[in-house]
Amino acid sequence: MKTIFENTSVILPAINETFSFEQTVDIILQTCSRKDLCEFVAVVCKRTTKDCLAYIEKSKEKCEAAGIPFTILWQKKPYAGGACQDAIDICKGSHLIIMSTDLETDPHLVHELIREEKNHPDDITTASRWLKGGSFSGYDKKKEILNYIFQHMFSLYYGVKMTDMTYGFRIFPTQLMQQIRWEEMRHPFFLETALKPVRLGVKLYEIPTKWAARQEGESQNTFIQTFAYLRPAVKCRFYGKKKILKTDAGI
Ligand SMILES: Nc1nc2c(ncn2[C@@H]2O[C@H](COP(=O)(O)OP(=O)(O)O)[C@@H](O)[C@H]2O)c(=O)[nH]1
Ligand SMILES: [Mg+2]
Repeated sequence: MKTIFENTSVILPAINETFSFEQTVDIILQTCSRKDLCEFVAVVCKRTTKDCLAYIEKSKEKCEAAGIPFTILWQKKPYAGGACQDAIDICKGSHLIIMSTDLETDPHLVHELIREEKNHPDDITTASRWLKGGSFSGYDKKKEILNYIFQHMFSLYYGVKMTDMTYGFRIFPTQLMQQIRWEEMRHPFFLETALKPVRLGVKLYEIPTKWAARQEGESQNTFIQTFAYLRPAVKCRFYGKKKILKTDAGI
């Protein structure tokens, strides 16, 4: 499959973000070239707060004034993984970016992800908090230690040199994402977006990022839930193409 970079969709799942959502979109508009942006897809559900929805509407107006389509998608599948999966199905860009809207995925990095992806549009570019130049600030200490252990276990087990397989801040070829059969509805979905492409032989190029904890709202992912990352990690290791791709996928 030969992919050409034309432009990217940006997926924005939201539950309780207000100014963080607005800043995410503003910074992307300020730092990215207009022609590189295909559209924004904000994904919401019953749990998305009224305030959050109001900020989303405000960003939608700004984007449309700038000539960039902005869709508000009410998710059908549950949780953060389900939200992204529903969005992937409707993305129109040649590529798509998965990020969060709580500023824990630095929107200043979006134009760098795009720049790097243009060098290898068939593959994936991903942000890493563990790569030289990356860092954590305000991350729960227990989670950080567990994260460190998981990163080493997962990269060793999959035989890749990646430093951050669990962070879902990435740019992907859209066609690839639409052809994969996704299984994880909750946060382990973000790990799954590395595991299945790795098994398909797709490369993931990392660029460093400085992670900083959200200033508003709360995470939907508890410490105990982080152990759920083990299940897809163990399960997908020996998956072949047939098991990973949808039956009608043409690659
Ligand atoms: N639409 C939608 N967004 C979600 C859901 N769960 C989490 N999010 C959003 O996904 C992003 C990442 O989730 P977060 O709870 O911050 O997880 P963490 O950063 O891994 O602790 C945030 O912007 C959340 O608002 C969900 O069920 N539906
Ligand atoms: Mg978060």
